[in-house]
Amino acid sequence: MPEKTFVAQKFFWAALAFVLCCATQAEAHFGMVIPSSSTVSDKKDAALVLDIAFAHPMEREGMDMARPKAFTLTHDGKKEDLTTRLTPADIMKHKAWQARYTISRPGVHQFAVTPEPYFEPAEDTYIIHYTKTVVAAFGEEDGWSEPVGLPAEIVPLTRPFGNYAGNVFRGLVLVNGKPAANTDVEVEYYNARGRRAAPNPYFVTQVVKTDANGVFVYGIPWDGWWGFAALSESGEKLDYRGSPKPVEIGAVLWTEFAAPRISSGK
Ligand SMILES: [Cu+2]
Repeated sequence: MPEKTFVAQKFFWAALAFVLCCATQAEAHFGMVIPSSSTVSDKKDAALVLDIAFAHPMEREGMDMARPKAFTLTHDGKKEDLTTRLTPADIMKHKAWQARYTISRPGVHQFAVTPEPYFEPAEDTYIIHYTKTVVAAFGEEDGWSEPVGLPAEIVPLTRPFGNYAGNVFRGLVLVNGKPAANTDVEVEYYNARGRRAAPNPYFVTQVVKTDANGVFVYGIPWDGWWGFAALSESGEKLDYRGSPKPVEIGAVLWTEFAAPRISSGK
């Protein structure tokens, strides 16, 4: 009899540990905006499709995302509202969004998403990830380090397109326009086709910190789309069913790193 109780207890703790482990494992949320192409040199790539989601990109776990508050394009210092172009989509088996935009002008196109606050019960907090990506077109590349003016934003210090896997990426984190020192930046690979596996949960999300000037550095280990989410706490509270909850603010940037191609040398 006591032995049976012992076994039952052991099973209970194992089950509890499993539940807790999975709960913590699914912590790193990322706002996502992934264009069909990060650079456009040919008219055939100019009709962009942009996938917009809120998810766990390395684990390929989606979450339902409410219709974003705003979706904008900044080009040549001018901001254009593309919010009405958002259409519902299914990404990682969850409610997400998609937008189409055909690039007709050369230069740097910065697409940015402002989501509705998302309440995360597991963390008892709201999450708002201001999320952007940069697409360069038709040979021009000026202005890629211009902020678009989001409340929280990563300003790239490495040109955010035309990069190889293995490059080092640097970014400046701005919160309300000021450098955010000593801030965690979570980094994840968008494991869209499930090609990569983490040896254990510690490897799912990579973490670096900004320095005293709000600058972070990360070396990209393999090719694909990589997301950087600089996290800070907004001083404000938002109401959730009658009680005030803290708000996590994320400045998120998605950028693509390509595998170098082998040429025949001819
Ligand atoms: Cu989640």
